[in-house]
This record gives sequence, structure tokens and C-alpha cells, in this order.
Amino acid sequence: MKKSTLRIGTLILIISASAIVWAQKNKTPNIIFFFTDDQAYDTQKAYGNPNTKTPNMDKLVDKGTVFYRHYNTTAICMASRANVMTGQYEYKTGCNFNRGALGTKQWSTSYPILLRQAGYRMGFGGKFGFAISDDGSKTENKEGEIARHDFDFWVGGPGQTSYVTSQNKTLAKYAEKYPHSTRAYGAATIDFIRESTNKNKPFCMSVFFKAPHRPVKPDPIFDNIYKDTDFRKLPNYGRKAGEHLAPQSRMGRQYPRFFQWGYDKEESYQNALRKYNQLIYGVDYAIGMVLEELKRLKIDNNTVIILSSDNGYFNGSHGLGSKVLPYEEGSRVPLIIVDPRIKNDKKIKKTYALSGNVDIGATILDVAGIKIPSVYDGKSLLPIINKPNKQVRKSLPIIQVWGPKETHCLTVMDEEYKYIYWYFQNEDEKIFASEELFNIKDDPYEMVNLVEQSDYNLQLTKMRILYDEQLKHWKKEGVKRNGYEKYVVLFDRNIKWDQKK
Ligand SMILES: [Ca+2]
Repeated sequence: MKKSTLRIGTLILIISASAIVWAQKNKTPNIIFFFTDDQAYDTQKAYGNPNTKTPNMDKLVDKGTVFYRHYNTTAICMASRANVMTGQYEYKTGCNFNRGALGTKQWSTSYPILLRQAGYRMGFGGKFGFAISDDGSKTENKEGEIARHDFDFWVGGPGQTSYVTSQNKTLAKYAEKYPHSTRAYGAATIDFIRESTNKNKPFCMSVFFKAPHRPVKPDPIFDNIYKDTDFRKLPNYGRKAGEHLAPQSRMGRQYPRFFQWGYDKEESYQNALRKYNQLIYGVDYAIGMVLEELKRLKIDNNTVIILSSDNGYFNGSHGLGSKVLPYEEGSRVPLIIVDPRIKNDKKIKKTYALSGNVDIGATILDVAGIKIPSVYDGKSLLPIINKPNKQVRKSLPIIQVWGPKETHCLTVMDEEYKYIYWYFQNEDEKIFASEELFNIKDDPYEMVNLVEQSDYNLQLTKMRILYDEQLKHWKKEGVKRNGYEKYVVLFDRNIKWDQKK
């Protein structure tokens, strides 16, 4: 009797254990999206910088897929954040600092709303970065105030937020242990994960770090990390390496910032790079806190992790500082996706397939098993992770209509080339509308404009066609508010300047 009871007991144990394994295998995956602010691609060893220390981001690289040609379709905070959440280009969101808020219609199909409807527990931390309203107002300093009601857990803040934890209302309770906000976001994420697992619900956490955005105030506990490091310079560093670029590219705040932010002198360059990378080290530490917790809770095998940034950073490339412009250092950023559901040996480790910030929202929906709305410009990147040499898009735009009008331009890229059209003219100063064509594969630092080289006529024609198609899409689907309508004329290559004026 005793023996058979034992056998039945063992059998039950085996059955229930396999049921748990089965359930875990088929369980809805959790999602953690780490989003940094102003992190250039050149900030990790995986992207070619030997001087950087990012041990936890390196772990993501080891387990995930590294996207080498990932771009922000608008390379500045507010617009980029709206792109990421809605899966739509800026001319469809109508949202940028000096243009206006995101409409409620666009927000209604954002990934946070759709995942929550599908039963996910939704968390948000950090700089939300845009307002949501239909009255066209920018609602300064109210970013996130409407969105917070669409999340189950909220440690977000309006405006730029603060590196001082106690100065962020929603984060203040972490201030004693973590006085610098970067680590506090790690601690808050851990709390959210614990709450969600206790409730037995799949979760999606978006951690929008403030770092490494200015002010230059890294966590002092990491002051020693780079104190002896001398950062190398990219081949396109310095003012001379910008002389061949369109004059319009020098007409915004990016140009004086080369001097203002100290990239011109060796000592101040090193100091700027040390502090900038120290801010990223703080993010790396917070990511490490979260990874450890996932492992401890044994949910790391069912949690998809995405790491990216809202725009790049010039750090002196082409004699520029800051972001905004469509050149590589301004618009290209890291993207790493870890999907532990795919076996390591089958996973694509790195890809040169073109991807954009609009693809992140679409990918998150796909991970959650939710149909991607037809209004999305973004495509799921999961097929790329699963199949070598797979592409999900043939072209990608970069939209620049922020700041001084002189710097406004539209860019298109395909798998090899980048084409930029600068519409602005000032005949008195001999500035004319111009085009730039770069072969990103052979010339990743954009040192040779191929427009005047007859050998590249065919490629130029091809890129002009792609450009015209993009503008047609703008005309057809762009919002009719916040001043976006006029660009279908301004950016038209075939309309003369006199008619544009
Ligand atoms: Ca930013």
C-alpha cells in the first residue's frame, strides 16, 4: 500500500512538474524596455569602442541580437519618444518640442495602451518626454501627466526630470538608498517586477533613463570608473571633418557646441567623454540590478529585454556637439534585443539589417502576440532575430523639422546608402538647396559626399526615387496640424525656391 501511494505521489509530482514546464514554455513573455537618453552608438565595445566599460550591456550582447544599423527616425528626445511608443513617423504623430503634443488618437494605439488591453501589467519609469492633448498645446512640463493613468505602476516625471532622486516626486521614496536617480530607476523596476510576479501577471516595464542627457552630473560612486581612461576619437572627429558637409548642417546649435562643450581641446574632450560614459556606466549598473532580480525570481528565461536610446550624440564628430542632425553619430544608436525564448545556437548574433525607432513599438506588440495596427510605420524585428540575412524594411526616413528652419531636412536610407535633401536657401550668403549621398557600408563616417561623382548616378537616382516616395507618404498620411503640412512643399526637390518662399 505504502509503495503504491508513493508511486502515485511521484506520478502526480512528475505530471505537475511537466505541467509547470509546459505552462512556462507557453507563458506570455514579460518585456523590459531600457531606453536611454542621448546614448550614441559609439558607447559600447560591441559597437566598436574599446575604451568603454558596460559589463551588463555586454551580457545583453552575449545573449541577444545586436543591431548595427539602428536609427531614430527623428533624432531628438520628444519626437523620438512619441515615435517609439506609437510606432509612427513624426509627420504622423505631429509631436515635437516646438510643434505640439501627441494626439489622443495616436496614443490610443500606442504599445502601452494595447498591451494593457491585452492583460499586461504596465510600468513606466523616468522621462516620459511628451504631452498628450488634442488642443494643439504643448502643455509644457506636463509630459506624462495624462499618460500616467494608463499605467499600473508609475515612477515617471514631467519635463527633463532630475538626477537628484529626491527632486522627482514619484521616485522620492528611493532617495535615501539611491540619491542618484539612475540607480533609483533600477530599484523601482525591481519593485514593479516583484509586484507583478506576486499578482501572477505578465508585465511590461519601460525604463526611460535620464542618463546620459545633460546636465553632466554622473553618480559620484562611479567617479573612479574612467578616471585613467583616454578615449580615442572617431575618424570623423573635428571641425576639418565637417567642412565637406552641407552648410545648412552648421546653422544650428550643434555647431557652436563643439567649442561650448569643450570637444576642441584634448583635456576638456577627455573630461567630457569620461563624464558622458560615466553616466552610461550608471545605467549599466541599474540594468545589472534588474538582470540579477530576474534571475533570482527565475523569470529571466521568459523575459524579453530591449535596450536602445532616443537619439545619438556627436561628441565632436564633424566638429559638432549634441544630436538632431541625420548624420550617423546624431541619429544612429545601439539596439540590442534579448529574446530568451529562442535557443542561443539558432539566434542571429548581429545584423546589419536596417531598423528604426518606430520598429520598437511594433516589436513589443509582436512579442506580446498582439496584432500590429495598420497605422504603424514600424515593423516587428523578431523575424530578423530568427533568420539570417532577413530584412524587414527596404528604406527608412530621418525627419528633421526641429529648431532653426535652416537645418530642416529629410533623409532616406536603404541597406547601403544615405541620401539627405537640404531645402533651405539664402542666395546672399551663397547657400543653396543641396543633396548629400553617403555610402554607409564603405564610408561609415560620412567623409565623402558622392552626389557629384558620376559613377554614382544610378544610386543617386535610386535614392531620389525613395526620397520622393517618402515625401508622397508624408503628403498622404501626415497630420494636418502643428505646421507639418508645409513640408510637403518645402521638401519637394522639384519645386523652385522662389515658389517655396
Ligand atoms: Ca534625447
